[in-house]
Amino acid sequence: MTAAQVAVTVAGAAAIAWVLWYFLWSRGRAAVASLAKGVQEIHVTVKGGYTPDTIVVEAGRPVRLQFYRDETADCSERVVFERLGIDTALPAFQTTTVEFTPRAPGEVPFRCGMNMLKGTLIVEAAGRDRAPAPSPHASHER
Ligand SMILES: [Cu+2]
Repeated sequence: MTAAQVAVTVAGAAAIAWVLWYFLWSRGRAAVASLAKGVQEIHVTVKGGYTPDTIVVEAGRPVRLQFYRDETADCSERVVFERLGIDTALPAFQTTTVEFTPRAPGEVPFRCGMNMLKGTLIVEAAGRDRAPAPSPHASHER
C-alpha cells in the first residue's frame, strides 16, 4: 500500500471507532422499553449504578420500570424522578415497580436519593416510527 492508502485506511478505522464510541460508550447503556399489552416495560438492575442507565420510551403510553436492587449499599436505597414527583424506596434484592405515563417528549433524569447514581429516561414523541400512514380520505372527513 502507498502512504496515501494507509492514511485513508487509518482514517476510516478511526471514524468507525469514533462512531462506536459515540453510540455505545458515550451514550451509556441505553435500552428501548419493550411494549407488552400497551405498557412499555423495562427491567433495570441497580448495583453501583443503573443498568441500563438510559431508557428510551414513547410519550403518552404507560411506562413500567422494574428496578431490581442487587446490593445493600445505602446509596441506591431510593430512586427519585423529580420531574415526575416520584421518590420510591428500593428494598435490597427485590424488584420494585415504578409506573407513570410520560406526557411530553424530553429527557427525564432519575437518580438515587443522594444524587450519586444517575440515569436518563428519554421520552420520544408518540408514534414516531409506529404511526399509521395518514388516511387518503382525511380531506373528505373535514
Ligand atoms: Cu446514592
